[in-house]
Amino acid sequence: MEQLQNVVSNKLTFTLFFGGISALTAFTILRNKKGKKSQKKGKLYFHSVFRSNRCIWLLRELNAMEDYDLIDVDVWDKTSKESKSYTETVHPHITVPALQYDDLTLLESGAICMHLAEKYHSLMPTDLRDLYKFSVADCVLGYNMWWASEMKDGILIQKYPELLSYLERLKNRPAFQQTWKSPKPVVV
Ligand SMILES: N[C@@H](CCC(=O)N[C@@H](CS)C(=O)NCC(=O)O)C(=O)O
Repeated sequence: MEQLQNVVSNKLTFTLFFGGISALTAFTILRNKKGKKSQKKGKLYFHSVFRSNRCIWLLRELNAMEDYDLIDVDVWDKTSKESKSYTETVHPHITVPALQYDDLTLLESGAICMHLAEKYHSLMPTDLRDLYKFSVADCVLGYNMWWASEMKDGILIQKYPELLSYLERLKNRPAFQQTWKSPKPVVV
């Protein structure tokens, strides 16, 4: 009986030990595969005039421009070959921006910004004190402030000095200036 117990216990130890090793190996392979994937360059589809600037500005703030190929898609020309391929492989509604990895496509500038801040573990407010610091939220909201300031001579925000000074502070950031300088964005 004791012998039988020993055999069972040895088998169990053997199974657990080698089972553990195999699981660990599989986990490491998967992790490396995933790691390799995430090291690959992503693609950010943009067009110079648009909301894409939220994401490009944030990429600059995160020092992550080198991790992405920026692909300009003229979303106004719906009949071009380029637009058709964009509709089929990236964004069924032919709008920009869109962010794409091998295994993931992200639409919506706000969602893309959230993803980037999470990915780089930066500019994501985590407690109340962070709300006073520059964060991903400023790239998302700042774009709207800029847009409001350009529309109809800024009629939407010109009576709000706090908003205007907030916008001025954002405009003074080098990443904002680099993003907006070239090519010059147009308000539509
Ligand atoms: N909610 C989307 C809006 C995307 C969007 O409408 N982008 C506009 C430029 S700001 C566009 O691509 N328009 C082309 C079109 O509507 O044909 C986002 O924030 O990403």
